[in-house]
Amino acid sequence: MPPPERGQGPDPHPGEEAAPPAPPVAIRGFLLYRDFLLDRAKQEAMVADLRAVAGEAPFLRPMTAWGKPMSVQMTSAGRLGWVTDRRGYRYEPRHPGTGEAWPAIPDSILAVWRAVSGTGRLPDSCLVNFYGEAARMGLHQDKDEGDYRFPVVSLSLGDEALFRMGGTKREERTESVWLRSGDVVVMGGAARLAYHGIDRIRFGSSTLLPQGGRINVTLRCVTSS
Ligand code: MD3
Ligand code: FE
Repeated sequence: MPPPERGQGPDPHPGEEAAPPAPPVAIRGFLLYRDFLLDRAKQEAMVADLRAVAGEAPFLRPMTAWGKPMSVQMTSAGRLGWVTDRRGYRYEPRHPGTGEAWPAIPDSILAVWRAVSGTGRLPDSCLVNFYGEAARMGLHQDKDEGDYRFPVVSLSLGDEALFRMGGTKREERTESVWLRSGDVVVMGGAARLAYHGIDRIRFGSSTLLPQGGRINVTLRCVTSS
């Protein structure tokens, strides 16, 4: 019998002992679980689940507050999805293009939340971000949710991304780390309101998405009950 693999994440194969995920690395108050999803087939299954989400709720390029579309494309699953228009950023129960309720959060994604969030509560919202070659996300705080007691859990799939993390004030020193496919980040406590962003991706660094690019999934509790 080979030794159990580390970092294979939640949902072990039947009869197999769940290998405990490798302990996380703490960076500026957030927890980085490197290679939490080591299994390529699981990553592919998640991508398929997220493609199904995007089939029902097509990706959008949200407008920034200053009237330029974001370079990142977004859609959502769950009870509430993050949307933006001239009225600003907020969570809504329907896709602004189709008028339909957001699709359910895939079980493959919820399993990650159950494994690392440290709460019995389930997330209200699953934001799916797609980064093409030139996409980036400026330094920002996530402050559109009603409850900051619960962590935000993020999962990276596809190309590597340079993630920058600061403090709760924009002026504070930042630290950067390359996130790779299968990495999971948990932002709780003080880190929940820290400034963060994606400076760039290494387009083509992963073969998970045949056309290249990166998917980031964030799970959040939006309402306070
Ligand atoms: C730190 N997404 O969707 S995920 C976002 O890779 C967002 O697409 C980035 O920032 C991405 O809002 C970063 C990591 C992340 C997510 C939420 C956070 C870091 C966070 C909330 C608070 C602090
Ligand atoms: Fe964010």
